[in-house]
Order: sequence, then structure tokens, then C-alpha cells
Amino acid sequence: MFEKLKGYRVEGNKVYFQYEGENTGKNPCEKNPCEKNPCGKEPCVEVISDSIINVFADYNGLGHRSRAIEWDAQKGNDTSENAKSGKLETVSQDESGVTIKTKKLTAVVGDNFRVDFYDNNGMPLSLAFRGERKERPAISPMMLAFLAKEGHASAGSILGDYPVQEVRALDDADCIYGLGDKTGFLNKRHYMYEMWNTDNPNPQEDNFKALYKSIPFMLVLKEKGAYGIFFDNHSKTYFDMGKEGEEYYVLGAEEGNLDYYFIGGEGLKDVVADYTWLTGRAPMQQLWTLGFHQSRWGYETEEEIRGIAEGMKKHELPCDCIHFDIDYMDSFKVFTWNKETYKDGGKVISDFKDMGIKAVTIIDPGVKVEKDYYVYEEGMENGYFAKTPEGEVYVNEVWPGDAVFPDFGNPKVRTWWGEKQKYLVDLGVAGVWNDMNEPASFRGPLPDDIVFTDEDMAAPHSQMHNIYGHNMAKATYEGWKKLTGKRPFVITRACYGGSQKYTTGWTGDNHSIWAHLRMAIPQLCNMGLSGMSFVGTDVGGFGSDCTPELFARWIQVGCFSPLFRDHAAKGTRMQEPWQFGEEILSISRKYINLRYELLPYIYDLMHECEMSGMPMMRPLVLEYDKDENVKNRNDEFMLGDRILVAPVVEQGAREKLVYLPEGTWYDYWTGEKVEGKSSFIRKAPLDLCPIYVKAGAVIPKYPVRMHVGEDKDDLLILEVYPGEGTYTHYQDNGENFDYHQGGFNTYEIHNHDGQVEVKKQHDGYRDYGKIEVRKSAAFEK
Ligand code: MIG
Repeated sequence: MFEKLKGYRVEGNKVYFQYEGENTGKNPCEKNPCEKNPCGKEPCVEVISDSIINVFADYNGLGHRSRAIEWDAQKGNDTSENAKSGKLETVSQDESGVTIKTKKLTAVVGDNFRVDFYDNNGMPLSLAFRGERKERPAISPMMLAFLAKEGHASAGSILGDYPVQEVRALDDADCIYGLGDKTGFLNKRHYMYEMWNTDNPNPQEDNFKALYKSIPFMLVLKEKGAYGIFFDNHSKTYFDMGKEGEEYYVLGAEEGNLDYYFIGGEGLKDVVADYTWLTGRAPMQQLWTLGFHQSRWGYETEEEIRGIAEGMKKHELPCDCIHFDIDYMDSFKVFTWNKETYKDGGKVISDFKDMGIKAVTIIDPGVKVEKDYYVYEEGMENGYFAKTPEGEVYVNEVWPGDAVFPDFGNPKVRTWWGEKQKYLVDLGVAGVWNDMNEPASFRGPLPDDIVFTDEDMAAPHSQMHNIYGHNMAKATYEGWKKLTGKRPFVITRACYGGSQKYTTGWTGDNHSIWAHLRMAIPQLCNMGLSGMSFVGTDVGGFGSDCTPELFARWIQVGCFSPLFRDHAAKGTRMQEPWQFGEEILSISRKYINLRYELLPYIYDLMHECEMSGMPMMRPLVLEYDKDENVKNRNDEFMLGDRILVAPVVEQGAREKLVYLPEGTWYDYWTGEKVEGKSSFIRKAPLDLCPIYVKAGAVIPKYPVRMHVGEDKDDLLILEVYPGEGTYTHYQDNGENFDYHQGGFNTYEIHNHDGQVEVKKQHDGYRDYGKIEVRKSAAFEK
């Protein structure tokens, strides 16, 4: 379509290009005929910051319609770096094309709208692919039909050539990370994925192409340098990460625009910082959200769920939250309470509150079709539900039976949905868990042409699907913020790039199988690299029956996952920590206690995430991206930059092969010193998860408590390790937005081999009752 480059013009930070053949060839927008700007006339390269460049071809004539980048919403949430904005420094043209320079990057735009990116030393970061694409052997229609008989439906997929596409070169050493919530391993190279929010309850395998969330963002770690590409097209997109051919990857879509952000950096951290600057950073949550959460689908009565709270106390298990799954609703109608089985909602919740336990309730999008049901009636009166192309309200089936789907892309619907939250707020609920918002449906998927609203215009389901959960979470977040003034706690199953501004997430319906415990590590780490820092898996596994050993090992991973929630499906083996006998109960207590000790450390990481975008839970490669040994490491992870966790994720294993990157480390349990860049075997009986702490570290801790609000003399413990180190500790009220107005303290802490100096840096909140320095076991060795 774009052939020979004819010319260009500069407008501020944008450069527009004129091509021969602009209006010829394949029309990428057959689905939505072009009006204003046919076939990407005058594609554009725009400098967003010194290290971010947008590449854009306006195929549908609608301009950028990003739902991930919302500069206004992003203001309050990232402070220091908001000032950063780039400038186009120079534009020049020679035979290779038009060269655009910023302070950090060079883009060269040539024929066929090929864009190459270099750092400012002339080192190529990412080049358009120029070779021949590989065609795989075609299969005859007859053979295809034959194969389909045994269920090989996807056999015979041939070369993926998409109306909207970008094909870029891969170097041999390149590793690919990110892509949000995907199955499989940390490094996504050689695999193929789709971005289409999908509820598929089958046990997820490495070869699944899509799960509930679509975050079309990839990071490429090169032998030297790193970059990211955010393909901001929220229709169904395809990410062939070197499956079709070894030397290139393909980003494709059937509709929407070619609209991607290139982020260049020296290392992965630069790319994560820039991506989260571009799409917004996960803000601080309330402190209690970092506590332990207990949940289950199928606590059928008020007595049963009360028994869970009592069980926590009886077994001396710290707990901050119990989740109310769909069982609490009247006939699965959202914003109602089942008075028969769950009695007086306000009473249970306030009794829980007296025990120091918060309630989070599930809310699905599907609204039951029922005359006189207020949510349905209000929505019908105002035209708030999605419609068929013929203008009828669209009905499909979900939990309540026939249900209709709120049109969350309409700002009025979001406001309404936000106001509906008052029902929960008034009951004393502390947060909302959004499920089924892919949206999922029982009578087949929603057809592509169901009509939704995209802010100020109608848009089909095919374009609104991937941002449905995002918009629902946004509505929920904004409603809670207005109603409570506190940091809204929203957990979502489906989302899109940028959703981290509004919501935390969990990975949906995993199973109680070892493969899924193993998968949890790369899955959560890649979500963190994709902006979603506050995430967790269902500890113990959702579907299938958990075993005592699996539970013990899973709680050891959950302990370090940002969202630490035990959850299981109706009909599976009971899965509270006391269901597996004394040994497993005491292992659970040990790790839940450890979690409560680590709260101030994890809280610091949550603050760091809001400031810099760095995820709380991280793959080793984020910290050590020059270390070949960690580029494909799936079975270890880090919590921040100084705690390394090497959990056992194999059934029967009582040893773990541990790798530590460069530097000096200390065994958390024994204090033993280990030099990094080495592998060794650590004994790991069932009650032991190998943990290593970096030399010079200061780890802020709290005394164990039964819930975060419990008074423990307001004591902060600074656990120190041999070596030299500095650390910044952050403290605020853990609840509202006062910290955006300076209501916080920071402490700069210097550790000189156990001699500790604490200096208050920012003084905007009350002091701790007491700060105590404790030397870790490493000093005794
Ligand atoms: O189709 O609300 O992923 O966590 O317990 C099942 C019942 C619907 C799916 C969620 C799961 C939740 C369950 N839900």
C-alpha cells in the first residue's frame, strides 16, 4: 500500500509522510469504510518523549482512539516524571529516508513506511524486516475438513497476513517478555499469541493463545539495549513472536489502525518505566489489601462464611479480607443481597470488621433481565445496555440467566455504574472483585456486531471487547473514589493496557495442578513487566482438588505475590489453610506470618511502583538483564531488588537448584553467605521456601499481627544484613489520597555493615512509635 516515499512535512513533534500508492492495494478497513482519511493517507511518526516514538497510519480515519493512554487520568498518579516530555530535535532526508532525532533515539523512515530505530550512537535497536516471509505448506480444503473431524480445528493455518500489520526483524540473541497475562514461559520468543479477552475454563496450557487480559505490549531484550512496543489497537490483535519465521515477528490486526509506540532504552527497566509513564502507573492501594485474603466460590450461607472468619482466628492465621463470591447475591443479581441464605449483609460485614476482617464482594457485569429489578429497570430506561445492530437490547446468558450487558464505554453508563457501588459502600464492603468482564457469556460469544459505545460514538463488539473489563474497572474505581475518598480496591479478571491505573488483577481460573503453580511465576512476572504490578493467582488453585503438598508450596509463592488470596471453585476440595492437617496449617501460618512481617517492605515496593513503574514481583532478568543465566529463568523471582525467592514448584522435591546472580547474598533462614553467579542445591523440606537477601540490605518489617490495623506499638523493625547499603522507607496513612498532598514520611536509611543511620527525609505524617534495628542471622555466621 505505501510504496515509494515522496515527501514529508513537519508539524510540531509530528512528521507526516507522503507515499506513492497510498490509496491502492489492499484496503485494510473494509470492515469500516473510510471516510475522512482513506487507507492511512499521510502516515505519521510522532515524538512523545525522548525515548518514546509513536508510529501511526490512520486506516479508519478515526485518529488515535487510545483507551490505555489518558493523560488527564494519569496526572495525579505519577508525579516526578510527568514533566518529562520529548522534543523532536532534527529532521533530515537522504537516500536512506527521513531521519528523525530526539535526544535519545533516531528513527529512519523509508519506502513502504518502514521505520528503523537506533540509539544515538547509531546502534540499531529495532529494524523493519526486509526479507521474505516464510510460507508454511498449505493444506487442501479436503484435508482440512478431514482433520477437523478429530478436532484439529486450527490445523493448516497459513501465513498470517493481516490488513493491519507490522513485521519487524529479530536478532538471534533477542528475548521477548511482557504481553500481559499469558500462559507459558517468561521468554515469549517462538510462540504465537492472540489478544482477545477469553474465558476458557479448561486447564491452561503453554499453547493457549489468549487468557482473560489483553495487554498488547512486548519488551525485547537485546544483546545490547532493550526496547518495547505497545501496539495500541484494542481490537483483536495477533502477536507472532517468531513462530512463522525465526528472523522476524509479526504484529497484526484485522481492524483499527496501525498505531504503535516504540520505547527505546538501555535496559528493561527503562522500557518498563516508559511504558508505565505512557499508560499510567499502578497507584498505591490501601495497606490492608496486602494482607492475606481468604475466598471460595460456594460459601453458601452466612453461617458458613462466618465460620471462615472464626476459623482464621481459631487457627491463629492473620487475615485481612474475606471475599464474598456470587453466592451472596439474590439470584445472582448484582447490587442485591440474598437475605435468605446470607441474612443481614450489613451485620455480617460489621461483625467481620470487629474481627479486623474486611469484606470484598464480587460484581459481574451481566444484569439479570427481570421486571422491577432496579438495576435492570434503570438501565433499560436510560438505554445503558448493549444493543443488536437492529437496535434491540442484546440478551445472552450468564449466572442470573438471561442478562444484558452494561455499555461501559459510554461515560454516562460508567457514572451510573459508579453510583450503583453505593449499595456496597453502605453495607460496609471494602472493595470490589470484577469477574466475567471479558465479557463472558454462556450462550456462545457475543457477536462481533453488537453495538456498544466508545465514548462519543457507536462501536461494534469487535472493537470494544478487549476494553470492556478496562471500562468496567474504570467505572468501579471512579465510583468508589467519589463515594469513599479512599484508594479504591478493585480486582479484575479482564483488562487492557493501562488498566493498572484503576485496578489490580488476578489470573482467573487456574487449576490445582503443579503445572499451574510453576506457571504462576512467569505469568505474574510478565504481567508486572506489562504494567500490572498488583496481581496474584488463586493460591492452591481454583479448579480441581488441591493436595496438602501443593497447598504448602503454593502458599510459599503466594506469600510473595502482590495479591495473596486463597481461592477455590465450588465443588472442589475445601482449601482453607486448616483443611490439610496440622503440618500444612503450621506451614501456612509460617508464610502468612512472614507476609505480615514483610508488609512495610512490600508497601515500599508499591510506592516505588507508583513512582517509577517497577513491579513489586519481578523476574530476575529485570534486575540483571546482562546475565545470560536469568533470561529464561522461570522458577525464581524477586520481590523488589533485594529479596530473591526460589520456591519449590515440583511435587515431591525436597531440594531446589538455586541460581543467584552477581553479588553477595545471604540465606534468609540460616544467614549463610553465598557468592552469586553460582548455582547450588538448597535443602528445601516442605516447610522451607529458599529465600535470599542481598548484602547490605535493609528490610523494613512489622511485628506479626492478626490484621494490619491491629496495634503493635506502632513498631518498625529494620532488619539489616552485612555490607553497605542505602534504603528509602516510605510511610503514610495507608488508606486515602493525603499522600498526594504531602501526607507521608520518607526515611533514608544507611547501613554500614550493621551500623544503621536513619534520617527522616520528608516529614508529612506522624512518626512511628518506635524504630528498632535488628541484625539478621547473617551477622552470627
Ligand atoms: O464461571 O463467581 O474466575 O474466581 O469464583 C465461574 C464464580 C464464575 C469465575 C471466577 C472465579 C469465581 C467464579 N467465576
